[in-house]
Amino acid sequence: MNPEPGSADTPDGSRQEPRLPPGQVLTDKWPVLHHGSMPKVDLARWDLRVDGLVADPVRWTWEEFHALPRVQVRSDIHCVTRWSRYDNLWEGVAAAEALRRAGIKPEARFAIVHAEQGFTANLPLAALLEPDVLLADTHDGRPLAPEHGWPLRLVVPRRYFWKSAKWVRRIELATADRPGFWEQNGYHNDADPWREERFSDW
Ligand SMILES: Nc1nc2c(c(=O)[nH]1)N[C@H]1C(S)=C(S)[C@@H](COP(=O)(O)O)O[C@H]1N2
Ligand SMILES: [Mo]
Repeated sequence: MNPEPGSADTPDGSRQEPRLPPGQVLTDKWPVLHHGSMPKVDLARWDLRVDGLVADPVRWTWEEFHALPRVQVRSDIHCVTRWSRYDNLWEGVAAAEALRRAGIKPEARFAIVHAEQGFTANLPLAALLEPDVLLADTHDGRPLAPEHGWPLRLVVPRRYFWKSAKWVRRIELATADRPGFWEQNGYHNDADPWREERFSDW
């Protein structure tokens, strides 16, 4: 534990001061949090789809997905349950790269990210296109652990971690926003940790 606020270089080169968002506590551990049971995933049957408001809906097998250009991003995790974990090294495919290959239609404004067992998370399309948003399969140089989303999870560093869907299988683009699982269960639709958008006010 090192509770000293440091500084982070954001991907656009600007500096975020302080580095720890309000109401968060720094930890070195990586807690496991999700609703329901952990899915059993068979890689031979696994696929990732991008559909909805795209020109060419795509479906990648695990092998095909691994042939896409890969990037590494170092980013901080901020969980709404108040823990933050700095300097996570993620590797995978930029969400923007995956979406670009499907051809984003101009009328697309929102994304619904679908995971195993019906879990969903919603984001503005623009948030998903940020260069630090990854479809990640490795963390700190190792394959993702099953409980952290293996084989593939979304990582959205600028939102609370519940938007970072584990065991992701499909990204659907739409004109209208559609609240996801946690967003329907009391969490804030926008989830910006710097504004402490933790819970919705209804
Ligand atoms: N598929 C799925 N992904 C999910 C969740 C879930 O319930 N199902 N919970 C979210 C929540 S609330 C958090 S805090 C993070 C936790 O990720 P971790 O277990 O890797 O720390 O996963 C997010 N992704
Ligand atoms: Mo969470």
